[in-house]
Amino acid sequence: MPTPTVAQYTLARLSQLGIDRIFGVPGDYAFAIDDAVEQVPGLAWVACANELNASYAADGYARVRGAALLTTTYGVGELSAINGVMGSKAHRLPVFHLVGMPSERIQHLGLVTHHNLGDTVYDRFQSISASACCVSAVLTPDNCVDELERVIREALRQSMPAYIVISELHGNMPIVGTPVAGKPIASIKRQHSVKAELDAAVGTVLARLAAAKNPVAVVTSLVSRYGVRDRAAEFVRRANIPVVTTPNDKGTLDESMPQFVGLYAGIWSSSKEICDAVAAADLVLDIGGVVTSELNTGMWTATLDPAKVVSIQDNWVRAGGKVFVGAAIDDVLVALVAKATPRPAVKWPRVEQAPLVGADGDAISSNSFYPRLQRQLRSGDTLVIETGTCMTKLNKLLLPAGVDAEEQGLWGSIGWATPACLGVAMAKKSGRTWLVTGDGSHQLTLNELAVMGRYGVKPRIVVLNNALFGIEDVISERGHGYDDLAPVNYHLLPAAFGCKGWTVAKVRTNAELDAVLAKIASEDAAAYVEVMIPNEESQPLPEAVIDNGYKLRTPAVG
Ligand SMILES: Cc1ncc(C[n+]2csc(CCOP(=O)(O)OP(=O)(O)O)c2C)c(N)n1
Ligand SMILES: [Mg+2]
Repeated sequence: MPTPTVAQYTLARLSQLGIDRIFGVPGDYAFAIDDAVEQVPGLAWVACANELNASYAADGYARVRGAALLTTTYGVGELSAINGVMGSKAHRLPVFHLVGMPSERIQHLGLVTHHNLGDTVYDRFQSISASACCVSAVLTPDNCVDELERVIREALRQSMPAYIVISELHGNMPIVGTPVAGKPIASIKRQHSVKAELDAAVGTVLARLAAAKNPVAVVTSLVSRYGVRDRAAEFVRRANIPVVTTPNDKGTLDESMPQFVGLYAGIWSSSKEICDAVAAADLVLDIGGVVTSELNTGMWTATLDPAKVVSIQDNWVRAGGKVFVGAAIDDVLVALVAKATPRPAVKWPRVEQAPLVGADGDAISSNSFYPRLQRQLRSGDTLVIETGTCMTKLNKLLLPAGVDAEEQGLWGSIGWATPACLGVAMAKKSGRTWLVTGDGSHQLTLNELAVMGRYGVKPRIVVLNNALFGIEDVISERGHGYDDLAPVNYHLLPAAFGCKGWTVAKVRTNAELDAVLAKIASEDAAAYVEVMIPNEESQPLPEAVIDNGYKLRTPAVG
C-alpha cells in the first residue's frame, strides 16, 4: 500500500470514528481534500447547495452518529459555514471542519490570490473559523499523525467542533510517521475521572437522593452527545424518579416511559401543575446541565434554587456549594445505575396527549394540525424541529414511544432544520425522518431539497405556510412589513428541484391533511406537504405580556 497523503490519511482516520459521509462544497484550494474523499473507502461526498447548508447538514448528522465531517474552501467557503459550526459548538457536536488553503509555494512567493483581501495575509481566516471550534490544527506531512490524534481527542473530549486546515500542496504529500488505527466513537472513552472525586461525587448524589422526599430529574441533550442517553434513562427508570425535559432537550427521553412527566420551562411548561410540581420538588437532579437561556426557561421563570440542584455536567458535578472535578458523566451514570434503588411511586401531574379537534371541512389550524401529526409518528422516527412557532407547539406535544426529536433551541438559527433534516436522514440506519418548519425559516435553506432528491433520501417534510415570520409577529408589536414573506408556492419546489417519486400536496382543510398523512403512512416514500396555516394565529401578544417578557424580565442595568 502506498503511503497515504495528508488529505487521504486525515479523511480515513476521521471516518474510522463511524462517519460515512462528508458534507461540503468543493473549491480549488480544497481539491486535495475533495479528491481524497473519492479515494477513501467507505466515505461518500454529499455536495450541498452551499456551505451554510453543509454545516447544518453536518450538525444533523453528528446528532445521530456522534460526529460529522464538513469541508469548505478557503475564506469564502469557510466563512459561510461559520454560523452553522458555531451552532454545533453551542449544541456540543463534534463536527470536523476541513478547509483547504493556498499552497506554501504561493505563501513563500507572496503571491496575491483569490479569496483573499489582496494583501497576502494567508492565515487571516484561521482565527475566525477556529473560534467556532474547541481545537484547531494546520496539518503538514510531518505533524499530521500526531496533530490529528490531538484534535480528535480534544473534539471528542469537549464534544465540540474542530477546525483542520490543509494546504492544497501539503494535502497531496505523503504523511511522515506511522498511521494510527482508529476506533468507532461509541468505543472511545471521552472524559476521564479521578477516582476519589468520582466516588465522592457519586456518594453525594446518592446521599442527596436518599435524603430527598420529593425529587425530580431533568435529563438534557448532553447525555446524547456523550453516548450515555440510554444509561441516563436506565438510572431514572431504576431509581423511579419523575423526570422532565426542557425545550432544548426535547426527544432526549422516551416520552412513553412511566417516569416521564412533561416539559419544564417555567411558565412555558406543559402545564401549570407541572411547573408548580417542579418548583415544589426538594431535589432537582440535573443530568447533563440545563441551559438557562430565556427561551429554555420561560423567560427565566424556571429559576431553580441552587441549594436544591445537583448537577451532573460533562466532567464535573455540583451539589449546592460542593463541586467535584474529574467525574466523567459516563462514569457517574454507570455508578448511579449500579447503585440505584427504586423509590416508592409518587403521584405527579403528567402531560396528556393533545385531543383531536376540527371538522373535516374546517380550515387547518395549529390546534387541528399538531395532534394529527403526533398520531402519525411511530417508533424509530426522528422529528427535526425548526425554530419558530412550530417549536413552541411541538415542545409541548407528547411524543409516542421510540420517537426522537432534534432542535436548535439555544443557537436558534432559522433555516437550520431543512439541511439538518438531510443530515439526520443520512445518518440514521433505520426509521423515518420528519421535518417540521415554518415557511420563513424554510426560505433560507430550501435549495437543500435538491440535494435530498439527488441522493435519494426520503424525508417527510411539513412546511407551515402562513406567509409570515409568525413568531416574530407574536413577540413584536404588529404592523411591521418586515415580518411579511414573499408568497412562494412551496409544493411546486420538489418538482423544480428534481425530487422524483415524492408525495407532494398543498392542504387547506383537515380532511385534505388527513388524506395526505394517511398516504404518507402507507408508503415508503419522501413527502412534502405545504400546510396552509392562517396568519391570524400569529397575533401579537398583549402589550403588557410583551413588556413582561422581553422588556421587564431582562435583567435591569445597574
Ligand atoms: C438566522 C436567523 N435569522 C433571523 C432569526 C430571527 N427569527 C426567529 S424566528 C423567525 C421567524 C420564523 O418564521 P417561520 O419560519 O415562518 O415560522 P412561523 O413562526 O411563521 O411559523 C425569525 C426571523 C433567527 N432566529 N435566525
Ligand atoms: Mg411563517
